[in-house]
Amino acid sequence: MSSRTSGPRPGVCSAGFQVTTQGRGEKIMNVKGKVILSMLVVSTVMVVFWEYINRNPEVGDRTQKDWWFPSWFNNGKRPEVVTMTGWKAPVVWEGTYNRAILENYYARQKITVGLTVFAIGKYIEHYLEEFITSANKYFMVGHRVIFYIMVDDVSRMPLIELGPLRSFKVFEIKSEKRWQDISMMRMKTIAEHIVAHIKNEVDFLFCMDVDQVFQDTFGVETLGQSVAQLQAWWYKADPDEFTYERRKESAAYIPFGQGDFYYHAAIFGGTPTQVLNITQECLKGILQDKKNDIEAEWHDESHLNKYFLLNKPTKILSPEYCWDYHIGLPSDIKTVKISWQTKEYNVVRNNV
Ligand code: UD2
Repeated sequence: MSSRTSGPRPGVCSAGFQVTTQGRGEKIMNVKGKVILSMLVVSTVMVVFWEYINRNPEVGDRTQKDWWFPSWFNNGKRPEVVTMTGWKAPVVWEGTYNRAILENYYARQKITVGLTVFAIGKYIEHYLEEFITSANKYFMVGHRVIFYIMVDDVSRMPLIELGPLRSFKVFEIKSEKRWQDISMMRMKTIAEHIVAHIKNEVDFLFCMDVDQVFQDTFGVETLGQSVAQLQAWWYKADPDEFTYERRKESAAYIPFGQGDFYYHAAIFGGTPTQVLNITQECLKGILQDKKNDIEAEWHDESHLNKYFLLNKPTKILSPEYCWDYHIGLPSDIKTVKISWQTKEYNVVRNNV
């Protein structure tokens, strides 16, 4: 009897039962652990995937995103020219980029790209139609584009038929007496229009001179946060030779011994926020100079060079993107995307 009462009660304290209980507990823990682990793996994969599809392709594979960004940019392809700045911004030359990778990315993002251009006075009849017609053909093909056309007389706007995904907005602005002010005050007008509407309409914005013609595809490889253009006549020169503003009194002053590149004001761009900053800062310098009765040697271009010295562009376009055939065609210029028109200042400017 005693042995029966003191013996193990079946189902309560038999060794076999205890083992069974522990086994279930472990199994439950194991299952929980596996669930937590797989949730962790799934969420990590989702985060990486999310980052991957939203990655910034601009800086590409040579900087901080190196380990996951597919190689759209290969700076080893053009060893004879500078393809990477000291601050790791790509300098885009023909042969260095894989446009298909970027097309894929930007098509998914469904981007819209804006392009501002000014034609004041005789520049309307002389250059506007050819500029827009060629841009229609070559600028950001396959993507939504809005041309922002600033003229001083809308009744003289040429009739231009645009392709699909392209639209334009025309604005009548007041002219300035001097061509120098027409050129410089573009900074003011662009900034005002970015604030008023452009910032809500496009993902990227380019600002260009009108006296040039697109010759070949100007594609998504040019897009970036802040984009500067190398000036065709100066891309091989030493910074001390550049025609920077050298007078201390000007806001555009750059001392000898400083400077990275000589940038061309005929093309610059970036996100609307960055372009707003560029144009507002340049305008500030221009107005400060006016107050101090000084005008920078190359007007808006001098101020733009000062801006990009202090605020390094995140992407630079080779002179292939804005070439002057009067230089000839050296072997490092592989495909000209835009070419300068012949300058006919005495014909088109109202003061020389
Ligand atoms: C150079 C730069 C230009 C600017 C200017 C400042 C080139 C190709 N471009 O241009 O970006 O920095 O120097 O000195 O080197 N415009 C009119 N009507 C006018 C005058 C100017 O519409 O009466 C507009 C037009 O869009 C023109 C732009 O302003 O393309 C710049 O003027 P420009 O092309 O006459 O000056 P340019 O060739 O010296």
